[in-house]
Amino acid sequence: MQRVLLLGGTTEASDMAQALARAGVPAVFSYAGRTEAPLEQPLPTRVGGFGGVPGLCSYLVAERITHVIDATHPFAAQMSQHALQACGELGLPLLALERPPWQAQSGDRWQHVPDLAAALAALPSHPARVFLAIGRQHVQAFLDADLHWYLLRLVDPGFDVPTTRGAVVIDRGPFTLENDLALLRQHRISHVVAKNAGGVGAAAKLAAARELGYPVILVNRPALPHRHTVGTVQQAMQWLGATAVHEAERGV
Ligand code: 3Y8
Ligand code: NAP
Repeated sequence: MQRVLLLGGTTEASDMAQALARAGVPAVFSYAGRTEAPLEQPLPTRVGGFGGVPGLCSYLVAERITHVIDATHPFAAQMSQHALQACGELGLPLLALERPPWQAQSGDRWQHVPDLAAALAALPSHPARVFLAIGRQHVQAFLDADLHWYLLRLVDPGFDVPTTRGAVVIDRGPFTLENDLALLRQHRISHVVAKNAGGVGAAAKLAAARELGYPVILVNRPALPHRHTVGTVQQAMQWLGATAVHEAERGV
């Protein structure tokens, strides 16, 4: 009997949860608990860390998980590493459901940088008004660079900046081009800093920057060891079906 642990926190994870629920596949959705009120899911949901690899292994055994689908954000590298290690130790099938990185189109003024520190270094030597769409976990280093003014977009309130240093917008994606065009214009933004998350949920700011001719500093996603990876929910459901047949053959 299959029992899936779905590591979530992205649009694809939410779509995957819908497909598993519709197919009646026993599954648990997992959030880290980074936001105050994460999106409701159509599956039993757990919230919070597992307690490192040992904690994850204990959870997988105690909950009799038979398959792990890692649909976390491409920048959630530690969770992905832990899933890889735990599934390796327990011999559990692991699948990554991951969207491809964004690719520049004509009209894009993108500068690719390896990490957030390089993104900060890539900002101009003259004062700029920067849309810092990287969430709350890594903004302090930018705010400490007091040459620039920052627009922060966060999921939850509670992180404030002096108006001389920036402004905070509270919003949970997925975002629209109309919304992000208005945001960039309203705050007289000159630069966008973003993670190369891929997917549709956060792409609007890139399209808005293209339309307005603004430069984008785009942070490459962290490298991860090889994992079996698919790009669509349908492929993930096929994988589940295939591995279930495989197990039946093995008399699991
Ligand atoms: C807690 C679950 C869905 C999933 C929606 C996607 C789209 C909107 C784009 C911008 C960029 C950012 C941020 C972002 C996006 C989707 C997706 C995606 C970027 C939620 C969610 C959780 C989180 C955690 C949060 C981080 C932050 C990052 C904001 C829910 C809404 C900037 C990443 O306040 C904090 O501490 C926020 C932390 C990790 C990055 C950071 O370092 O601060 N996501 N985002 C998940 C958990 O607890 O396990 O609250 O409902 C999920 C989504 N975030 O089903 O519709 O699929 O990518 N999330 C980035 O890409 O740069 C916003 O504003 O343009
Ligand atoms: P991370 O740095 O890779 O992981 C840090 C720790 O958080 C993990 O070791 C684990 O704690 C816990 N964790 C992470 N994801 C979890 C999940 N889905 N379920 C249970 N525990 C989880 O993670 P992150 O970058 O902070 O991302 C946290 C969550 O936000 C993920 O669900 C991710 O998909 C979502 N998200 C992140 C970003 C981003 O930019 N990083 C963007 C959008 C959404 P233990 O070690 O205690 O097990």
